Amino acid sequence: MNEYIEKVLKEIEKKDGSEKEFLQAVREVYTALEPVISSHPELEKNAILERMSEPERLISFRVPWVDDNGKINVNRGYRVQFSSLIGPYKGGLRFHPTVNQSIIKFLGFEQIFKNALTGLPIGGAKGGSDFDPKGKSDNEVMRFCQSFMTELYRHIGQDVDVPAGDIGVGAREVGYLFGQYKRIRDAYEGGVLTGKGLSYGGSLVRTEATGYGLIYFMREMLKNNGSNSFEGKTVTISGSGNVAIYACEKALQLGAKVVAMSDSNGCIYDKYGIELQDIKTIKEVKRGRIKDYLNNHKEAVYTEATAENPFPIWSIKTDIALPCATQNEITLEAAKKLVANGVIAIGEGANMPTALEAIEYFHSNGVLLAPAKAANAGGVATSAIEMSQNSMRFYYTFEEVDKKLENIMKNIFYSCKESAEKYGLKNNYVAGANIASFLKLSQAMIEQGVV
Ligand code: NDP
Ligand code: 2IT
Repeated sequence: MNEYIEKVLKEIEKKDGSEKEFLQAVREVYTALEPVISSHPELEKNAILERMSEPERLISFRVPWVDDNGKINVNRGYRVQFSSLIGPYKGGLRFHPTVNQSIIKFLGFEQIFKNALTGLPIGGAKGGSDFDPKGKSDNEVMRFCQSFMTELYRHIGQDVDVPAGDIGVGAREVGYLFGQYKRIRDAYEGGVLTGKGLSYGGSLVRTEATGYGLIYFMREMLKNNGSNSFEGKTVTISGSGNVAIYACEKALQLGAKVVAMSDSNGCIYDKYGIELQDIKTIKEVKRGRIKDYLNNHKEAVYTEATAENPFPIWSIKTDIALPCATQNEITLEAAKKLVANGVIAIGEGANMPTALEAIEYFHSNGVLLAPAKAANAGGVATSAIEMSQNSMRFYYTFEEVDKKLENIMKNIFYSCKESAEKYGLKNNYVAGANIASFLKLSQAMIEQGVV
């Protein structure tokens, strides 16, 4: 490995060794930069790698809230404002019991590069809490969100830092967060959050954007590799949240047969093809479990997730696998099963869903891999389009936003492809995405001086 990269990775390991997800994300990006770093000595002189992996600011705070039984609960809130190089800090909020500093830093680090790939003026950030919205009443979620925003508001703003959703944060949570921000600020600053409801400043297509964008990217990737897009392909999709549902919707529109989806309890397999409307009712309306699908589909099969096998979905035979749940869900073992079953392409809807060894295994077995920071960038890109509509005090139609999203995803695909090919790494879109975004960011860093 290049000496400079090795030195920086060692330093980060020494400082942040316990943050394993953060280290993994940095390692993936920096090792992919080998050919760039070797041919650009000015990068080391300007300490680009050291600066890129050190957040501009990391905030952690107490979030006290009262549950429906009158008991006082305390959670921890975070916001990592990683990089404002090319625009206001931008990135989602995750509410999930596993959230910790390492998870927030890995997500914030990824977001810098993803946002650069969109071609839009947005910096990188992420935040969230170890609060678990599952099983909480609407009023409990509202009180938590209000308490969270009562601290967060002082750090954000439409030209400063613009949060949005991620796992456990959807339209309901964004609504409560926005209401509290507006109340504290006593002003309508629409662009301070994205993923807002359509009645108070949200953008059409933002709900669908990450899933649709993933499929637009995949379509381009498949077409460029001699395959006829999604028509007639079997697809499995992990998760059944925002990203999974709209990836499924667009894949179905393009003629795919989606046979399996999941949640953290297990996965369903329907050999006749999953009926998406039923999943939407279970998940978006009833906030239920994926197992409930069997109530109306006796032919479907349910496999429980276990501690040893948390993602049984990857044992199912498929042409295309779309991990749309969480980080590290495709282990090397899962990758081996997918390859043995003849998978041709992986599309990362989730952030960092594929372990490093699994990525290598896919590449060495000729499986196409659409990397998260490129393939799921449609969500944040549409957030940026929401911000621009808020600034203009104007709305685009569904078709207008969808067309912009489609173009952005195509541009991202070609920028990954060209960057990979320029450095002799044909079909390695992981390297392509890392190189394309890094070159843009490092140029901005050098031009802005030592800040
Ligand atoms: P949601 O909360 O809407 O859905 C998450 C889904 O993944 C649920 O089905 C959930 O199951 C499952 N899941 C979450 N954590 C785990 C886990 N540890 N083990 C097993 N299953 C799990 O989130 P999103 O759909 O918004 O996010 C999914 C992924 O996509 C995340 O990695 C997120 O970072 C990424 N992403 C999201 C974007 C967005 O715009 N929303 C944009 C780009 C990326 P259960 O309900 O049982 O917990
Ligand atoms: O990971 C992501 O890109 C998101 N959760 C969306 C972020 C955003 O600001 O829309």
